[in-house]
Amino acid sequence: MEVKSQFKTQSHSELQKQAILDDFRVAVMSRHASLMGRKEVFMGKAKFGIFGDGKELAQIAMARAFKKGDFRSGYYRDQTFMMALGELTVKQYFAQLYAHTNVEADPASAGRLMNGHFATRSINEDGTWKDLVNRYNSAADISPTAAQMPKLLGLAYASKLFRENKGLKSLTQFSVNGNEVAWGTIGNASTSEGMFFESINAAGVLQVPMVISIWDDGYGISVPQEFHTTKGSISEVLAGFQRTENEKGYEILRVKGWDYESLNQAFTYAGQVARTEHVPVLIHVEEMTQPQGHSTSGSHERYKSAERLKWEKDWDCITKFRDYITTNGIASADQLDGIDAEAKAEVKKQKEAAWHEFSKEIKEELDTAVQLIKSTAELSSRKTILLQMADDLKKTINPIRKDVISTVRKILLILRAENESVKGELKAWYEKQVEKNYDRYNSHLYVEDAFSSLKVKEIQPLINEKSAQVDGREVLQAFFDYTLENDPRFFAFGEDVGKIGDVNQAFAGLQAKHGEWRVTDTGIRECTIIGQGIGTALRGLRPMAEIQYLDYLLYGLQMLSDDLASLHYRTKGGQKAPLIVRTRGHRLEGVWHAGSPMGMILSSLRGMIVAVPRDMTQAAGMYATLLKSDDPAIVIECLNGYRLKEKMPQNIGQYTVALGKPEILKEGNDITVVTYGSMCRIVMEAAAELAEIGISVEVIDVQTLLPFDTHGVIGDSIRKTSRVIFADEDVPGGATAFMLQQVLDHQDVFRYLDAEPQTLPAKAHRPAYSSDGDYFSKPSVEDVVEKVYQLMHESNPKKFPSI
Ligand SMILES: Cc1ncc(C[n+]2csc(CCOP(=O)(O)OP(=O)(O)O)c2C)c(N)n1
Ligand SMILES: [Mg+2]
Repeated sequence: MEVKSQFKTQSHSELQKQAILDDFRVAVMSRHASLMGRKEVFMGKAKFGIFGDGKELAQIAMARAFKKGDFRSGYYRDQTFMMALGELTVKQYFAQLYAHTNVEADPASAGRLMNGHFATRSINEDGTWKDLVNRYNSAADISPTAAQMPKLLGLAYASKLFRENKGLKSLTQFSVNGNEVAWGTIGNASTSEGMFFESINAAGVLQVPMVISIWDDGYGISVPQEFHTTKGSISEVLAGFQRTENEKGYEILRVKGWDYESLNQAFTYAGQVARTEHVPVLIHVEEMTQPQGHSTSGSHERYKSAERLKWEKDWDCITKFRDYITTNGIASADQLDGIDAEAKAEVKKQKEAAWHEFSKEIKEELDTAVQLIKSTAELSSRKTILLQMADDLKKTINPIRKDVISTVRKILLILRAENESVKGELKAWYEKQVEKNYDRYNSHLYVEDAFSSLKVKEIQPLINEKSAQVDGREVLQAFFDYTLENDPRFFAFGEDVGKIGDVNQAFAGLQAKHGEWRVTDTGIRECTIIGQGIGTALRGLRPMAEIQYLDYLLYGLQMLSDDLASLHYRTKGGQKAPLIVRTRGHRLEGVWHAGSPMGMILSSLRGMIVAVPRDMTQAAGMYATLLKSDDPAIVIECLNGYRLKEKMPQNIGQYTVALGKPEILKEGNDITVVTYGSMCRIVMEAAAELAEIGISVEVIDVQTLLPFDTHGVIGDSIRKTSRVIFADEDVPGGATAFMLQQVLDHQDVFRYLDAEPQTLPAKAHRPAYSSDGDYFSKPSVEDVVEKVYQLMHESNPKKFPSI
């Protein structure tokens, strides 16, 4: 539907006029911030800039329709929206441009993200949730184009759950009957991404209150529309999604980015439809411009024609807004000039205040360092060079922290032979800075407050002779049943999770018992399954997103890596999404069923817990731990463990497994073999064979790869046995290399080793199919036996002659 102004000649009340002039003020304020922002970059005061100029008017309309409790998931053009809501001051805007590391200065990211990455803070200092229904909320932006879409789906889906799942009614801090709308924004070119289409389809299927606005400026950096979109129009392409009288779907609106009244109508209507009916709405905002081009990295004169540039000038939304205001007699051109001049002066003032606060902190550090270097110089035999370095440091133009710290470190190296009475003070100051800089640049990768998963008290499973022998999957089933009963926030979803209770039946019967909103089937769409999990977790729920097989995690990996794993870090603890990703792997057979790309996970998911339970008793205990805390996690169950017999713990649902604490499965004296998951059984079998030939193997199950052995269990074992092998079924250089590095770097074992530390991974290729393929691709019992034997042979060839 094309939304066009219908009230051009309408007269406005005083109140309306005031509101329109307020909008004008916000628009020009935002514009001046963009214009000055670019200059700051060119003056060398900031590294890079990307701005929201040319997109102001639509965002003001969106802000009008946005209510408390609503969520935004958007991208780097949305400064005007955030300003219009009152969630971003001009000073904060510039603080982020400069990368000011104070949370108060840049509440979105504490200087950790480049400018234009918006976020509100959902979490209090002590880790508790704020009252999200009484606030305007913005999920924390990320840079990859269209990656805001999957979590947008989840943010909207949460409203669906809050409305439909009666068990959630008491969670008044997070929702009022699911009335909250999730508002998304995306650039025209970014709609070419797969995750845009996947998210759009899923939102249509789920009928969630999601309003997605496409800011269409005809370009994606230098590439014009014709290279991006079939028929050149995303709303035309998506026309088939339009709902009809008989079929559910979308409401699709088209509106011009310079048409003030139509924008207001479109956004108001969209908000109403989404909020009341839970129908997704797509607003295609066309004819937007980029007055300053894409970003500070280039100039658009290089790729836009003179006609296009002229068109962009003529159709600039603020120019058009001025025309609208004057032709409707709302204000005179002079009045508007006055507002504009005031806004410009205000932006300049705020910008200068932001720069002053940002640079003052660093200048103070620099001055202290210079003083300390000078006083150290007086006591030192290297006086001349130190004074010279102090002088050079003092002269730095626009100094950054690196200038200060790298000078001090160089000086401490120069002073290596001098005693503490000379360098003690400088060193002590430097060490204080190390702590402060850790907090500024490195903290909050994981939850650090009372909700840390490492702080959950360990409770042992109660198992005795009377405990029933059941299939592994039944242990999980009992756990999920208990948790569904006891935690209304918990729900599980994924492909085949609902009706049949997952492909291995750990949820069998639980949908029938607890309802479709608790145990739910989804389409085949790993990327948005993850997004659905992230978005719902951001709104206070406890989702368990299932990825059917570990190898298919790749489809969702980007969201996990770029968004979830970095969320707590990039907001410096301002947001968290305690999503649990459940999947199954290990000892699968086949090229796309390897079940073991752990190195891939370890490298890309720092910020998440990576748990690798060897059986379902351990898995249930890990889930219990995770649900009592707020770190996001991936748990990889053993595919071949669902039908193996385990004893049903009597306290299922209540016992917990300590994360980061390996378990010694078998004690031994000659050699330590460290492994996890399904390889535990293979190594145990090998250890039994080796015992028969006089080799005593200590077998350790690491249980979690992230965190990794925070108790030093492996180091203690190596100090006893003096030999170690790290075994798993990942590729060479994958998780075995990771485990070796962790132990060498953190557990002081090198001097206790009598033999080279070894790894025993799978082959470099993915596993060939079937049991023989598995045998010849992944470590077998014989491989473990021979590898251990070889090490023993090297240390005592007489006792252990070569095979
Ligand atoms: C996955 C990914 N690929 C490439 C980029 C680099 N990039 C940043 S913005 C952009 C163009 C986006 O254009 P559009 O979606 O139209 O938004 P606009 O900047 O025009 O508002 C590109 C290619 C990126 N950030 N992420
Ligand atoms: Mg664009």
